[in-house]
Amino acid sequence: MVREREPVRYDPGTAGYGVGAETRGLLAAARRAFVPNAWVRAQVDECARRLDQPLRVALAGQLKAGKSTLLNALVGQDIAPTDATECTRLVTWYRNGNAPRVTAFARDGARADVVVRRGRGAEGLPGAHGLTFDLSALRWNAGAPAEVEHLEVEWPSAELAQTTIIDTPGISSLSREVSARTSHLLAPGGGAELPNADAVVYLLRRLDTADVDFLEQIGSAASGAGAGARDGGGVGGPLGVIGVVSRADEIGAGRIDALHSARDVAARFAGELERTGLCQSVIPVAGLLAFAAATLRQREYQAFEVLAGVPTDTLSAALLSADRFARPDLPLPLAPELRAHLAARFGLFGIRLAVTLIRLGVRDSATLAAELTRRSGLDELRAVLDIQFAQRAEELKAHSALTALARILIANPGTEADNLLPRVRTLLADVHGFTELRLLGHLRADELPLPATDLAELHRLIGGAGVATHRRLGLSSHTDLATQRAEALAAVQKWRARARHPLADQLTANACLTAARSAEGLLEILHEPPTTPFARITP
Ligand SMILES: Nc1nc2c(ncn2[C@@H]2O[C@H](COP(=O)(O)OP(=O)(O)OP(=O)(O)O)[C@@H](O)[C@H]2O)c(=O)[nH]1
Ligand SMILES: [Mg+2]
Repeated sequence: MVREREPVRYDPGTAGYGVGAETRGLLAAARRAFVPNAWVRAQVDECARRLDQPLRVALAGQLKAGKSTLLNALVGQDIAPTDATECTRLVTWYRNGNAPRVTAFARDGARADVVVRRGRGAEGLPGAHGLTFDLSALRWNAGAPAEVEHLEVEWPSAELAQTTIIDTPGISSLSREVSARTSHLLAPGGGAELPNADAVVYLLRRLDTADVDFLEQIGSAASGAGAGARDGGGVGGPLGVIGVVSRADEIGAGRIDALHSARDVAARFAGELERTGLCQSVIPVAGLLAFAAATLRQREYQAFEVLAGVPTDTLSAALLSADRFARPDLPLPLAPELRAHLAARFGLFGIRLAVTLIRLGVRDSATLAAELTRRSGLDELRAVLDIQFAQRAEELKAHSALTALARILIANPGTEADNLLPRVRTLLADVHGFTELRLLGHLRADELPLPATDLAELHRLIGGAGVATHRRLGLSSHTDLATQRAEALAAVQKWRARARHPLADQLTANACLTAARSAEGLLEILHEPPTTPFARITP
């Protein structure tokens, strides 16, 4: 026991390389300081455990924005309910597990197994609304029935092994209580509450004040992590936020060029959103089509082949609305139930696109599935998720852990752990990876007075196209080390000079300095392969 009462000492020099290692060191020191207080110690332990778990990405947005459908598309299985049952009003965690299992949790930690029902579609095909979680007959482990606080779904999935996905109830002006559950998860208020998500995918169908307010709430919580910690408030929101223009196929009223229209709309959104500095990227995605493509059945492919043989005018007239397309009196060589099924699974745009692709020469279901996925925007979203979140997972998790630790320290003053707080704040303010992420979010918003090619180079250097050295330098992956070193050195010199330019305003000078430090980080890596991804602490 004497060992546990050792004075709290923390030496950054012994913590190993990278912000993850240093965060672990700080958490271990905090744990020793809080040995007499089991409740606080458990909170610190929870922060430490999270560093070893998959990154937590929350899907958020307004009611019916398409969050659960996008989750199903990302996982490639229909696990998230998309019909309007009670369970869509609860925060639901989707984690990798050995066997499918759904558990309801009450606020006090009591738990109950949840019965899962699977809907059926036409002719034995999968239903359009995924699973349903039946909350009507829960048997709680702790006796008395309790109110469900959140659900946890364990499901075998390679995708979930990498990332835990949190599906949130839609933000809505009609239900303050349900919206509060989402706010609470992503941008907790004061007190010792721990933020729950490391990164957010925010779905929008159009930009209105509810979205802006919510994104601002998340943004101020995240940027408050460094500065706000000083006054004890606003500590802890996720650092990574990606915007998705969802249900993109519906924009442009289901025309064949719907995704192009959606891209235009998304580009406008992107401009508006990026000016607010709240999202790092905005991408149009047709989640319904992406999910249907990921789970395309041979039977469905054959149905599209049949439709491809129908005269264009007849088919266009039938596809004016989903109700019309399923009418039994239409002269189409497919059963009405199968037509209704296709409309529910693929949407009208998806049907038009699939038929057009077959007419253009697609000959098998695998090719059709790949092409539909590409055109749904899901591949692009995956690439951005990889660059912004997966490659930055260690930094995003460390940021969550540090903001949580700052919160714990502020809420429980008067122990030796107080001497850890300055170091936690310094890390939050100075870890170069965090600075890069903040700059990526603000780059367009700040409208730096630099030529477009320089802005593109700056964006790339700070990791906007991926964190690998060659990506930051804009070189091919085969480029030899000597060339990469020379390029990195040139970048250091160029961006240092830019930062010192007498006419540069403060914002521009800081951005140029950040780029120069990113390039210096590359030089270090290129001389000595690092043990962890690039996460240097700058003086
Ligand atoms: N056409 C089209 N419909 C979609 C798309 N994504 C979702 N939908 C439909 O929109 C409705 C709502 O989708 P959900 O995925 O349940 O949306 P949500 O945001 O999870 O809804 P809540 O959890 O109730 O707020 C469902 O009927 C979906 O089939 C899409 O990309 N295209
Ligand atoms: Mg939902």
